[in-house]
Amino acid sequence: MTFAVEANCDGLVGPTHSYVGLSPGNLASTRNAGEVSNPRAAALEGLAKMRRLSDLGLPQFVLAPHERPAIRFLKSIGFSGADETVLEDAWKAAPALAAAACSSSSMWAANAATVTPSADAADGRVHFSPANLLTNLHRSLEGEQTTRALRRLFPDARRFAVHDPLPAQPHFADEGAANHVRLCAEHGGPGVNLFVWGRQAWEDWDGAFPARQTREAFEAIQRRHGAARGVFPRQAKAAIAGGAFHNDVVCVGTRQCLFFHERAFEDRVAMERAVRTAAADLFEPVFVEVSEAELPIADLVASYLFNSQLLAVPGEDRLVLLAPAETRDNPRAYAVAEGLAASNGPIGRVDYVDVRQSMRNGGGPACLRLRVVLTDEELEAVNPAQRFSPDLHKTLADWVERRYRDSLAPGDLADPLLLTESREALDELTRILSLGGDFYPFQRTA
Ligand code: SUG
Repeated sequence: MTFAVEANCDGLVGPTHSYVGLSPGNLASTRNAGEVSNPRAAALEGLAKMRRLSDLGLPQFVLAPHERPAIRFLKSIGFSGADETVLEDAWKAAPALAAAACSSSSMWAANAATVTPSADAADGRVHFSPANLLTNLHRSLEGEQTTRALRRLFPDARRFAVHDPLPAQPHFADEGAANHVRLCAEHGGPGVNLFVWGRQAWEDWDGAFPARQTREAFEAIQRRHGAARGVFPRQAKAAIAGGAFHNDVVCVGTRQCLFFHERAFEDRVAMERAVRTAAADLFEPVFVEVSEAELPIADLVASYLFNSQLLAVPGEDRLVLLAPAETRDNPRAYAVAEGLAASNGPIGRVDYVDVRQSMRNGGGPACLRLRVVLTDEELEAVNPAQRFSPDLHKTLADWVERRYRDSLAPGDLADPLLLTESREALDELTRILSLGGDFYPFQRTA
């Protein structure tokens, strides 16, 4: 077995981070619509979380925010003229479309792609399928830029295969790694891949909230990645109805440990059986289940206990759960979290991290990162300028302090100055992260 580590690639929060209520079924997004955001604080929180991970000795990378407002999108739907005019006209004629063009949602990198490590891929490369995110308009604008971003971060085609997103059809609705869990004995060894889906392509979906992932999307991804040992459990309809719009709101797993809520899977017994069968001869899975009685789904969604990062930390023999501060604030979730650490189970320690700006849009610590298992040689082949370090932290924090506003009401998104500020900020960022002078659409048309 080749040694490998689990790297985290976090999405940096963009200058237009805002609360507009764009995601039905994401209760925090709906509840906080209209609130004033603080993009500067949001970006600094994200950087501080990256620092926590990198200080633990885990490889950490930074993914740049996407260009917003997405003028190219607004032009594609018929707004024309100078970029400022496009923005102004869109806000007048179609504010819902203009708002979608301003979201900073690429920060939730768990939705960037589904990843298959080389140990599980038939051709021995690391495979990425950027998500098409087509259930929500604002998120459907991400796939193309995410593909470009992943090709910059993982440029060596002999080691990395960055596919195009799946066809943009509801049949292939795909939200990336937020619905994928990989279990294994060691990161570098063979794994079992749980591809958790919410609906089937030809099924009549009758849920109150959308099911964002189809089974067919994950089957296609497994095929194109040549991914071994796939199991396909169905996400519980009750979980989606309760506000768990991605499986990572009710479940997280690392190494042998699958930590999940009683209501996460439609058929928990079948899920456990399938995982055990796929893991036979490789490892013994450990299922850590939290009951509805211990943590009702409403407390789960408020606390985001399961949207924690579950980490194998160098030098620690048990896993570390990095939970959002909201878990500490919720008495029931806190009791569950502390109970885990006090037990003899696989989780030895719980830490808390403040990502409140992101949480108000329904994105916890686990949403902000894309996990990529990499061997030493693969790690060497990643764009070094995007590798997080104390120096890069300082540079990026300074960049955020200079470039980001500390207050943004939804109405401010129409401000043409925000367009200029964002572009100037992102242009500078392409130099900091060595992304090239053609990374963003505005740089290509200038
Ligand atoms: O897709 N929120 C994101 C949150 C994504 C969380 N990711 C994971 N669970 N992995 C979403 O619903 C809200 C944007 C707004 O309302 O303005 C938003 O897109």
